[in-house]
Amino acid sequence: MNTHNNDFDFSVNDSDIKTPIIDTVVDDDSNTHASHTTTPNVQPQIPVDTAPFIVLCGPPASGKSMILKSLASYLYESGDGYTIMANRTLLNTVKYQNDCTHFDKVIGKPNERMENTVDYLMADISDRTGNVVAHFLEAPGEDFFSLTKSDEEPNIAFKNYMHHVAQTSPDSNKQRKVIYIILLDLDSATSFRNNPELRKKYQDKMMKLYRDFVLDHPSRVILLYNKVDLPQGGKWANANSCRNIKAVRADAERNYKNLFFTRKFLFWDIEDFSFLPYCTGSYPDDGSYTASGPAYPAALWKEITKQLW
Ligand SMILES: Nc1nc2c(ncn2[C@@H]2O[C@H](COP(=O)(O)OP(=O)(O)OP(=O)(O)O)[C@@H](O)[C@H]2O)c(=O)[nH]1
Ligand SMILES: [Mg+2]
Repeated sequence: MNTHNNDFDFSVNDSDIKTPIIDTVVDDDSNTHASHTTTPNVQPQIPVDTAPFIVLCGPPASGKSMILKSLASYLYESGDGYTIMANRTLLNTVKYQNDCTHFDKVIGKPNERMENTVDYLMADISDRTGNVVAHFLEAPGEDFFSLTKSDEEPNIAFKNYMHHVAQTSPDSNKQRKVIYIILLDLDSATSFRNNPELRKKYQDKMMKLYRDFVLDHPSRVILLYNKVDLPQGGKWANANSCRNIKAVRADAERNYKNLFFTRKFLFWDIEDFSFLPYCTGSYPDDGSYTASGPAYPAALWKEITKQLW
């Protein structure tokens, strides 16, 4: 069955509406898509189908786009039959169509980074026969944790589209399987090691995500300690491998204790998440970029497939 269909949810939620972006140049490849409509859909149109979703959750600049790009390039190169491609139906804004074009071009170029700040990006993972086996979603960091309204966090509600992601169609109670990848980066300029107050709020917001969309849902959480090349000046991990996973995990657990949730099963406490380190590459000061080795995307992909199928 091809799960990639053209029925979409057109319900509008005020909090989802953004100002259309009209000043972006459209290149040739995406022009056909953008010019067919005159009224941009500026709220995400979640496909009405049964394909699982993988959602990257993290604050602004936490590394979501580069993780999606790194995994896509790995799938492109590893040749195990899966392909990944932007799904242009999420939004018909000019910016979105341009970001899709750029994403599709950059997948095959491992040492190129995503050029723009991507707001939304939905990419479909297809198997050998062309069936869409999962949708991958990146959304703006502000949708998960607002730095500009941090006073109001963690009480800002998740946007309406997140509810549509969690169910197979807006008017059905059938829940969709979703893997939420929660980013735990602690040491980049935008992250929270040295700001316990924001760190606690982010943790509480992710607990809210767990309560709203994971508990009592057929969904899973991957705690991803990304930018793992940064802590301890690279002592624990570099762009090719993680040498001290024990120390990495202990560091994450110390700082985001409540996210390492367990549930009781008979006499045991069972971990209700998976934990992985991740690095997308090296980012020297001269602005260049070299992709990380395959160990990180290979492990993430393995975990995703284990959770999904
Ligand atoms: N050291 C290191 N830096 C990283 C890594 N991944 C990303 N970065 C840095 O983090 C920056 C932001 O990454 P993005 O992937 O654009 O982050 P994002 O979460 O998509 O950001 P927004 O979409 O703007 O919210 C990059 O430009 C890099 O400078 C990593 O594995 N290691
Ligand atoms: Mg991004």
